[in-house]
Amino acid sequence: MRILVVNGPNLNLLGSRETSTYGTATFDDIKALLGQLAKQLSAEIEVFQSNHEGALIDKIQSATKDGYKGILINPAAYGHTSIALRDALLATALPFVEVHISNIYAREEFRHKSLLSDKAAGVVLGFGPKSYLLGLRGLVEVVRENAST
Ligand code: CA2
Repeated sequence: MRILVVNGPNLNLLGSRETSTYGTATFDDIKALLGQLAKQLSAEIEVFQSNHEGALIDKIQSATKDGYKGILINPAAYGHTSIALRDALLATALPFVEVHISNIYAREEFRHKSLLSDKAAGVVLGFGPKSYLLGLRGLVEVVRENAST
């Protein structure tokens, strides 16, 4: 089973700044943890990050043709603003799980709104980098359930 992990803007900076909000794990650390878990779950992942809205959308648009069965996404700030990202996810019709490292509801009000959550198969937030791992477990279950029904 192939899962695409999509990461939005500034997540490449993880571990270098704002460590009180996002922790000290780097983006590469999270990638390594996800790779280990994927192996345990017998899933194959590709981890993609871009600071550009269009690049994220292009990647999501190709997901079905590239053989992915689900999308794990930390949209970063685009989750609060991008109708285009929402539309791209809906157009794939693949199940997606939204993750956030921080608890967006405990932060500034402009972060309380997600344009993706109501269409997500699940949302995991506030567990630090573990949000990704919990999200991957949930998504793999959803894809397996869908395949068996
Ligand atoms: O908590 C999350 O995972 C977020 O998606 C992270 C985004 C933020 O805009 C969302 O509201 C919540 C920020 C991405 C990371 O930004 C960094 C900026 C500086 C240093 C490290 C990371």
